[in-house]
Amino acid sequence: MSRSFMLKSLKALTNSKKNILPNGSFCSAKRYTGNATSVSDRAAFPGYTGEFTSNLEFIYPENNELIQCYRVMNRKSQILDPTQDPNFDRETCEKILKTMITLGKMDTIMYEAQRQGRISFYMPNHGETAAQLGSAHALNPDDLVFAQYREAGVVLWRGLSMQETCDQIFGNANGTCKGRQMPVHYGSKELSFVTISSTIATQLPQAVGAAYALKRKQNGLAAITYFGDGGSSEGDTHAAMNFASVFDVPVIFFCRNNGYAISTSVKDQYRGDGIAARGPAYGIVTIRVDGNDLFAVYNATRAAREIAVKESRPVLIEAMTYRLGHHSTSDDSTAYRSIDEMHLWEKDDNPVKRFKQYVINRGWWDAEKDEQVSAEAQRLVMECFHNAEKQKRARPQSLFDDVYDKLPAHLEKQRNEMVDHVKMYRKEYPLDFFINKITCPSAFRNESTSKLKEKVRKKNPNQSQISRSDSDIENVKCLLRRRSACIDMSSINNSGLTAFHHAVLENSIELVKLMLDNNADINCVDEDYWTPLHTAASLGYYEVSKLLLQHGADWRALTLQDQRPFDLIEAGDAELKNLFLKYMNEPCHKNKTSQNLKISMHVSWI
Ligand SMILES: Cc1ncc(C[n+]2csc(CCOP(=O)(O)OP(=O)(O)O)c2C)c(N)n1
Repeated sequence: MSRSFMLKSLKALTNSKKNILPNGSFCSAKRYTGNATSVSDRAAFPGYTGEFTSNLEFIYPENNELIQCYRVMNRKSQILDPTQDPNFDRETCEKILKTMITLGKMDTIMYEAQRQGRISFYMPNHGETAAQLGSAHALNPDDLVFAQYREAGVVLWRGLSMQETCDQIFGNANGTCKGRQMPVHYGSKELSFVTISSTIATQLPQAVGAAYALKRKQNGLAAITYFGDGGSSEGDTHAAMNFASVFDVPVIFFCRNNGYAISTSVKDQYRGDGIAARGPAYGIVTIRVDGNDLFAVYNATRAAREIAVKESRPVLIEAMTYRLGHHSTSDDSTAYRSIDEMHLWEKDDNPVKRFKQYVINRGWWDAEKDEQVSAEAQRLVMECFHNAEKQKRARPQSLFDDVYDKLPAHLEKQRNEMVDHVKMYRKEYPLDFFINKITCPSAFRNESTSKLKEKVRKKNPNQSQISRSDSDIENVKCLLRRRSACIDMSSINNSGLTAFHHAVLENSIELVKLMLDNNADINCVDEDYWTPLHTAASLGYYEVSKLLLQHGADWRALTLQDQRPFDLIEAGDAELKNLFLKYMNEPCHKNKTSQNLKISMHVSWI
């Protein structure tokens, strides 16, 4: 039975809106009573409407011809059929090649950095950048991408900067995931690139669900999901493909068949004609392409996108390629494949070399340019790498942020336990690497600032002495002069407050002015996300509140308990409430924040 026949039968079946009778005729559900008698030779099962045969014949898949592999450019970088050449202009070719070279530099530098213990983990793209960039270039920038983890080229092509990439890999506070994801698990809402999951193949059903939503919106967009030959063996892949086919959703399944799933070669991964052979069985339009030929990948993905959107149905692309690098920094692939094999692929079918040779043949690239672009790429990656390495990690408590709008009680409890634990075993944790070290004992949390003030002083009797003596403005000024730009008045000290909060606690206009004059962040937060304005409002300090509001303190700031400063004013304090209402009813004030204080240091006088 031919594949096209199988497909036709499937199509006929899925298109029929009526009941199928045993004699091969159709009728509406209402009319069919189950009494039909005449039975013809034509099959008319609900699940099969093809022909009967008297041959007892099994299908031996190995007797089928292998699905062909679409190619535009051969290994010698010659275009086989000029009608298939997408004819990229010089600018596009140069941009692609630069991105390929940058990815190569990034792979090398990150791999070495992991070996030096500077990053925890990395996964190289080596050998698969034609599949990544050819497909990325063919998409609409707003199409949703659900990647696996070896598609850095796709997100770079979409516009993730090298700095953002390095920040993610280091997991610092600037990274898109703020360190709450493994390295290389990129994600960007702006770039329609859904954050990568480590768990293989979860992205496939997610992409199908998203594509279903796109279909309902009818906005002309598609979703694409990338996965490996290993991922194709997951149950999620079956569920995703079947669902996509039955619900006719505009999704592209892009399989990078690179020969290995860590140490499992494709010989041990599946039988049959690869991943492409499965497409027609699901009723999915399918193509196999040479994944090391950027033009073939581009043409196939572009056409697949057209089919997916215009015909509202899924398309499967199997891109044949070879993983030239190790699986990840946790892997040594020489343990399961020969070095000769790797060298052969590196030499004979390296997608970067193939594409570069094409660009050289067009007269758009030469050795000098290659050297210059390589040096620039190396400089860029190193510069961003060093910047990212210097950045602090996010506040440890932020581990609990950004999932729930309001943190549920059980997670709040966990967060408090974590804070207590880290505080108790602080010597075991590299807290200096984190923004606002954990210092506030949880017993102080959820209490009013006035109680907190009492507790701080009771706990540390010297504290008030220190505070009183430092209320001497001249002393403080002198200290600020000595430490000048090195002092960050927004960092939290061992009582869980910042210098600014202490100034407010003193109800001292002069101290608060001193903070403002020294560019302290007026909206800095303490361990409970109280700003100085929250503190002033809760204590009923009218003049300090007024000064802060005049200087643009944010009256909308929320504490961990979602309270605005206004919400903390005592019920009977009408004067203070009126002051706040005056500002709250005005167009919002621009916040003044400290831009020039970069180095995080505790103010020693608190
Ligand atoms: C559900 C699940 N099972 C196992 C793993 C461990 N694992 C991580 S990567 C990987 C190999 C996946 O190979 P493939 O899909 O071919 O992608 P490639 O690494 O070759 O790009 C495995 C088994 C995992 N992350 N998730």
